[in-house]
Amino acid sequence: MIFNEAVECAGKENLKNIQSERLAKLVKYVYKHSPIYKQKIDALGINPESIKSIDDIIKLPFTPKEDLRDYYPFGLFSADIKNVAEIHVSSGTTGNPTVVGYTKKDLDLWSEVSARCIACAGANKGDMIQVAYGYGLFTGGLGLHYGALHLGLTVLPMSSGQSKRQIKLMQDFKPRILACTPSYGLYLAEEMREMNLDPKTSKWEIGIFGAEPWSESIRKNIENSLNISATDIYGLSEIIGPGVAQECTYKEGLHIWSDVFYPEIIDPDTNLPVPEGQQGELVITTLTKEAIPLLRYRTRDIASLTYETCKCGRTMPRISKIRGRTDDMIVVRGINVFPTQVEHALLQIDGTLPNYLIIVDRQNGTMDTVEIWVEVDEKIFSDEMNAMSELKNKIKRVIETTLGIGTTIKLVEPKTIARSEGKSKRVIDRRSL
Ligand code: DLL
Repeated sequence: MIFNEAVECAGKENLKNIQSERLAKLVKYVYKHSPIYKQKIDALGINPESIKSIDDIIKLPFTPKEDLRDYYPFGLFSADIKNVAEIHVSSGTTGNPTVVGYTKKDLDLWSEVSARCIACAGANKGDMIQVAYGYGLFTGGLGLHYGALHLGLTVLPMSSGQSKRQIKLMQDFKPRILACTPSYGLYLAEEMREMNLDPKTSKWEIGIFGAEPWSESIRKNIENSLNISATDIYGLSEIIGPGVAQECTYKEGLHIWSDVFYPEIIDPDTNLPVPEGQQGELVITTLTKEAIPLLRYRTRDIASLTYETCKCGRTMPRISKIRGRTDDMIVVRGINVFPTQVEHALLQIDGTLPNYLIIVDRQNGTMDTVEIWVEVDEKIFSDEMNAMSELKNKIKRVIETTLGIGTTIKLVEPKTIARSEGKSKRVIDRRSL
C-alpha cells in the first residue's frame, strides 16, 4: 500500500516546486535561528533571500558530522530547547556523542515518513509489527514505533534482546512484520534452530531490516532461512532516524522521501555532484525540520541515486543499497577495503556462515596485515583436516581476488564471533590502538 500517494507519486515538476519553496524557507529559518548557520552562510557571501530554487542548493555550505560533536550538546539546534519534545543520542567511538532533538512537529514528520516506509515494505493497516530495534536513546525502536502507530498497525514493542521471548511471542501473536537489524534477524533464525524450531515456520512475512550495511547475499540468506520478504530501511539520527528511505516490494533501490529529505550524491574528494547513477557520498538536506534542521549533511554513506519512476508507481528518487561508509573503509597497503566486500565474497562459498571479523594489524610498525575470521558450519568444522584446508584455500582465493590484497584466513567454529542484538561490529583495526 502507498501511505501518502499524493506525495509519493507526485509529478516531478510539482515535487520540484515543493522542494524549492521549502528550501527557500529553510535557509531563512536557519539564518535567523542558528548562529552557526548564519556564520557559515555569511562566510560564503550568500544572501539568504537569493536562494529561491532547489537548484540553488549547491551554493549552500555542507554540514559535516564534526559540527554536531563540536557544538555539543545543543549548539546546532535552531529551536529553543524548551520547544524540543524529544532527544536522541547516538554514541560515537570517539569524542562527544551525537545529540539530536525533535519538536512536536518533527515527531509528526517522523511518524509520517516512518509510516511511508512500513507501508512501502508491504504492510497494511491492521497488521502486527514486532519492533526488535533497541528502544531508548537509539532512534531505531521509537522511530518504527511512531510510524507503525501512524499507519494503524498493532505494535509489539519488544526492543532488542531476549531472543527466546521474541520467538515465543512471535509464535503466539503471529506478527506479520519483523523490524530489526539484519544481523539480529540472522541471529533470531539461529536461535530458532537452537530451540529445535525450523526458522521457515516463523510467522513473520515481511522484514524491515536496516541500521547497518547488508548485502544481497545476506538478503537471500535471511529470506530463505526465515521464509520472509526482507526489505531494506535506511536512516540516520542526524536526519531523523529510521524513515529516510525504504525499499518497496520490487527491491530495486530505496525510495528516499525527497519532499522532506533532499538527497545529493557528491564525490567526497572534490565535493562536486556526480552524474546520476554514479556512486559517491550521500548528502541530505532536511527541508522541513524545526529543532535541528541540517543543510547538506555529509552522511559519509556511499550510494548512488536514480530519478527513474519505479515499477511501484512512486516517483520519489531511489538510492542504491548503502555500499559502505567513507569512514568504514579501511585502507590496507594503499588499497580501499569495505567490510561488505568480504561479506559478499564469503556468501559465494558453500559451508561458510555470514559471520566474519576482519582484524587489521601493523607488524614492525610498517607492514599492514589482514586476518579474516570466518565461521564455518559445524559439519565442515568437525570434518577431516583435508576438507578444512581446501575450504580455507578457496576462501583465501575468492577474498584476495575481490579485495586485491593478501590476507590470512582463520576458520572458526559456529558462534565463535560475538553476536549483536543491534549493529554488528565487523572490523577490529589494531593499528590505531
Ligand atoms: O541506524 C537509524 C536506523 C534505525 C536506520 C533503524 C534503520 C533502521 P544511526 O545510529 O544514527 O541511525 O546510524 C546511522 O547507520 O549513516 C549508515 O551508516 C548506517 N545505516 C543505517 N541504515 C542502513 C542501511 C540508525 N539500511 C548509520 N544500510 C547510517 C546500510 C545503514 N547502512
